[in-house]
Amino acid sequence: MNNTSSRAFTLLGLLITVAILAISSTAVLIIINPAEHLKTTRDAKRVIDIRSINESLELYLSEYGGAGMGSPKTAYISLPSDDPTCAADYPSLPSLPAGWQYHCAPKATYQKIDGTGWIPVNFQSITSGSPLSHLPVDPVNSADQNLYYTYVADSSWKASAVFESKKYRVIIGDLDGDGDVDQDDLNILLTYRNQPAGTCPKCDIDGDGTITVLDARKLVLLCTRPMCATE
Ligand SMILES: [Ca+2]
Ligand SMILES: [Ca+2]
Ligand SMILES: [Ca+2]
Repeated sequence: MNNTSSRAFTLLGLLITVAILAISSTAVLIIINPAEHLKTTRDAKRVIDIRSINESLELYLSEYGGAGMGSPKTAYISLPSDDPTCAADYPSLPSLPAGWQYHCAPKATYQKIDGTGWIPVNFQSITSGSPLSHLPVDPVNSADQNLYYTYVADSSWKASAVFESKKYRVIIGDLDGDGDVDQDDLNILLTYRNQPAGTCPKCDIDGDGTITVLDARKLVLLCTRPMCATE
């Protein structure tokens, strides 16, 4: 073996070693916390699903202007049930505000895009064609774990998901990021009072672009302990 080829061989060996190390360190990370890794993977799917649902809703809305988007004061959920009120299959869903009700689509049609699915919008009637071939559902889709998608068509329409990984879970109102909402978070918000949302994006809880006393009031309602007590 001459010098050049032995150097090339050494370099190749080094590259292979680096590659193996890179692969095994990723593998180690996954092995260390496989549950959290799976949660993050599922959350990534949720983000993609909810984005594609909302984009499809936008397309439908631009053509039909709010007609056929569903009934007000109804939480349409991605759990299938032949009981439209969901109660027969899921008796322990979290209680809704007064006057609101859940709606479930039948097991046979809950992923259909023709208006019989869990979102009661007929995406097939979009002139340019439906961007969705079927309605996505939560990767877990379980009432017991509180993991399912929700669609609400009240004053505005909105599909949402519940996240389960540390990476995606952000508690609204937790401005100091310590996992709760309390007086400390309120004090932070008040220092930004009457300033544009850009100065503290998480402080603009109602999303109207300005941090006001209304955001403070909303934060108080989100407090994790009575009287916004700190711990
Ligand atoms: Ca906090
Ligand atoms: Ca705290
Ligand atoms: Ca605001």
